Amino acid sequence: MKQTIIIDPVTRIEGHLKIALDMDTDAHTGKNRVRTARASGTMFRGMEKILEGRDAFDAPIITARVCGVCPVSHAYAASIALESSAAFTPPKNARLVRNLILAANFLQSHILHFYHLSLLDFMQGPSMPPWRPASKVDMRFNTVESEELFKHYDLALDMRRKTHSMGAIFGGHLPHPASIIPGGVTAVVSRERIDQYQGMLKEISQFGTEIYASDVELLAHTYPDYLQIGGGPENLIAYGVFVEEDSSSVTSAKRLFPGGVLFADGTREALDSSQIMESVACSWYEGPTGATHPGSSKASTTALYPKSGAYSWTKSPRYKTFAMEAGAFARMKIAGLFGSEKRASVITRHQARVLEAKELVRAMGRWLEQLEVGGAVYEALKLPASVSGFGALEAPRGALGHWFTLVDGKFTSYQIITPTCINASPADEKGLPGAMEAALAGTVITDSSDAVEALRVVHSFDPCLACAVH
Ligand code: NFE
Repeated sequence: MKQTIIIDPVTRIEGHLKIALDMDTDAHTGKNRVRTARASGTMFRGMEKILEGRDAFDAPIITARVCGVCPVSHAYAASIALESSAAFTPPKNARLVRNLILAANFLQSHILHFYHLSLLDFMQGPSMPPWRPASKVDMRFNTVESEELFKHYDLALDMRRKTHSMGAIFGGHLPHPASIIPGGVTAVVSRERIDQYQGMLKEISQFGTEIYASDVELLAHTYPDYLQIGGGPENLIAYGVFVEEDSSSVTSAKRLFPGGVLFADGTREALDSSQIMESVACSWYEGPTGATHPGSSKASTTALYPKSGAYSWTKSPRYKTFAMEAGAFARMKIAGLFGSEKRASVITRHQARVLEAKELVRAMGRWLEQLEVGGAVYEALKLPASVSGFGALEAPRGALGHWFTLVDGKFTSYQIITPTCINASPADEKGLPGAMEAALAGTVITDSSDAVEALRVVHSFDPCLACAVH
């Protein structure tokens, strides 16, 4: 028997996502299994259109508004895109301050992802809204564990507030940091600010290494089958992040988590940005039938709705012709911090974020020590009037790139590819599904009116559809 399950909207994410699951029922076991999945971004935003005709220096301020969860990455990507087109190296303090603002944002996002967006797929919260109605399927934590986890859910709200405050010490304010601009940062480095940041870092680091880490391990212990569920294409991509040396090229500088590509068959490659492509075959946009490089003159964001065969406002990024997974799991594998025994799954995506949080708090302490009190944080950036370029780094959810063309100081083209666009993309012109769609295939659904097993897979990617449709 065949049936389709529609989850629309998927909640506990950022933005607007619809998931359609075509199901097969096994004649012998009677189990309902996902045959194919379709992920639809159901909102159009057009931030790239807003950039057209704008002054180059507007880009970080405007693109930070793509999202309230990863605004630091957007302001940063826009800044390095412009800086690298002028072969500009920001002052050392600017590099370190940017690392510190971004790292605080990563911690904020990882805590949010586990406690507030994912955990309620595995446990029931208190018997009142907004925690009810709740899923009743396959809830395995006992009462004591649930109560303890919920205490941590509550504490995590406070920890997130602190990570925002930490980022705001150098970012000016958050979510949308004011201080990351082309040329450096506007935050003065003082002893008082370093001490303030350090004090908060100590508290967050304790929460991360003791509570967050052990809660994720409790999840892994209680739901070990989810180490085998939600794998996906296993082709991993990272652009690299957290610059460790002063350089005009962020994509070739030494970084805490390097960029690269790791395919399902174990082949590793250096990242070749010319191989990053986008298809709009199943997206409500005008465009060529084949995939287009975001820096090409053919790349555009022109809405076309309705459109035959299209089902999403998200485009379909591919590397060469492959569907890729981006995110902390990809970063940890590409950095060699996760060995070959770690395969992509619901649980390993959470474990990767814990590992990354631990690595980050160590690095944050080091960056604080490297800051020079009162040292330069900014130099005026002189841009060529007409130039093209791109900036690529990692957002919490994975690889993020901004591509632009500037003519007489104004953008004639601005293209953004976000990690959720990579992960939650619809099929491409060859019918190849996106990573999340592929990860959902094969998932067993116990109750078609309460498809929590599918939500566990979806939430493990931490999709942000606001970013994906930008
Ligand atoms: Ni809107 Fe974003 C995505 C992340 S891209 S949350 O996808 O992380 O900067």
